[in-house]
Amino acid sequence: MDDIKLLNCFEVLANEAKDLYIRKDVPVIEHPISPLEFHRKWVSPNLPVVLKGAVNHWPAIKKWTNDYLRSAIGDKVVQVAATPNGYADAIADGYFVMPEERKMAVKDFLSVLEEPESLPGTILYVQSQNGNLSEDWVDLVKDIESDLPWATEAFGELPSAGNFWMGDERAVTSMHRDPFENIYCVIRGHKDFILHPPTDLPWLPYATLPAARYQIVKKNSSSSKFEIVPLTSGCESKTTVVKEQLEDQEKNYGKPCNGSGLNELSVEDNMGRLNNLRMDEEHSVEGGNCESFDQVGSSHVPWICIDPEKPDLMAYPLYSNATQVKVRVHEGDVLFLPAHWFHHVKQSHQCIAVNFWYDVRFDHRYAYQAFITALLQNSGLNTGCPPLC
Ligand SMILES: O=C(O)CCC(=O)C(=O)O
Repeated sequence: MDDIKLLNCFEVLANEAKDLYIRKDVPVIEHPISPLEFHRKWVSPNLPVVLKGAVNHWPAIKKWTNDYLRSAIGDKVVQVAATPNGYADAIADGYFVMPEERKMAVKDFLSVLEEPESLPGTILYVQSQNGNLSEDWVDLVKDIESDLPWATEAFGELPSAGNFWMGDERAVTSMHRDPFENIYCVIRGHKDFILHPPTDLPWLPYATLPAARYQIVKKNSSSSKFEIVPLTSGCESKTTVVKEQLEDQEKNYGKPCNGSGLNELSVEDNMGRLNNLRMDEEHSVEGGNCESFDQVGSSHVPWICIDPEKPDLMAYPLYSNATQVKVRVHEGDVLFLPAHWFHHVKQSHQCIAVNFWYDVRFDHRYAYQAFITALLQNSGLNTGCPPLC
């Protein structure tokens, strides 16, 4: 079948989805939800929903002021992503660039958030997505719950990971998707999500770019400057860490999926996996004998290359077929972000959130999505899109 005919088929898919069940907004449920209602109306049809006030009862909602965080865990050293522009894990200058991972005391992190001009040229965001709620931020878990009981009952198991998010209003999580059912709880401030349903995959362009990392080259009281360091030109310590992290990844998430015949790093749609590739700051990029990165997989990462806030429709006209679903999630509210929905995220300054990832069911929906992905890869339509994880 030629690409034009295939394109018509994908239009049918997207239009049927829009006509039948995709809304332009995310419904807000005001009452406590039962596991059965949650599963029947939202999980099973793979639809997002906001559950108003669903974590209002958490002590954290009132307790987690900066003063409290300082007194409870001020000296604790945590991992913080640092970038010059707020974009961690995003495309810049022809690379897929990961943030500099900085270890800093919570009290120092809070001081920078309160006075961003004290660290000019650097934007900080706690966004490790590696289950940091049970590591760096574990002392705060007593102020929340370690899962949402109605969600755990609906999914039939405990979450596989919990993450803590806090940062600067300039920090942006670029468009991606995850193979997890996501229960996203806002504790302070608000979060703005731009979503796309999985059926929009044909309209979301991917570019496959060399992986790199921001690295600070000059740090003084008046300015900091970052450079982009390609991972392929890395060093032994880097490669060793990546190997270790790939092993961890396998332990945590199972074997990384391989693109059929594609020699790409198997981190494509999966920020959780991707973040297992991040290097800790103590693993400096200086020195060491270089070992080829390709021994653990190519250093190229496929990533969505359109900015949903300023889409370049001249370059990517097919994006006009896509359906943006925007939602602001307020303090005390929970967003259910179903598996494989694309999302782009921003927040109010010093917003705090916690999310729980529940494992996805590999059912007929997964099989259809894998089929659509394979069709796109094998046609000339969206060849860069990675295999489904
Ligand atoms: O809050 C964010 O910045 C990103 C959230 C996200 O990507 C996720 O929960 O999967």
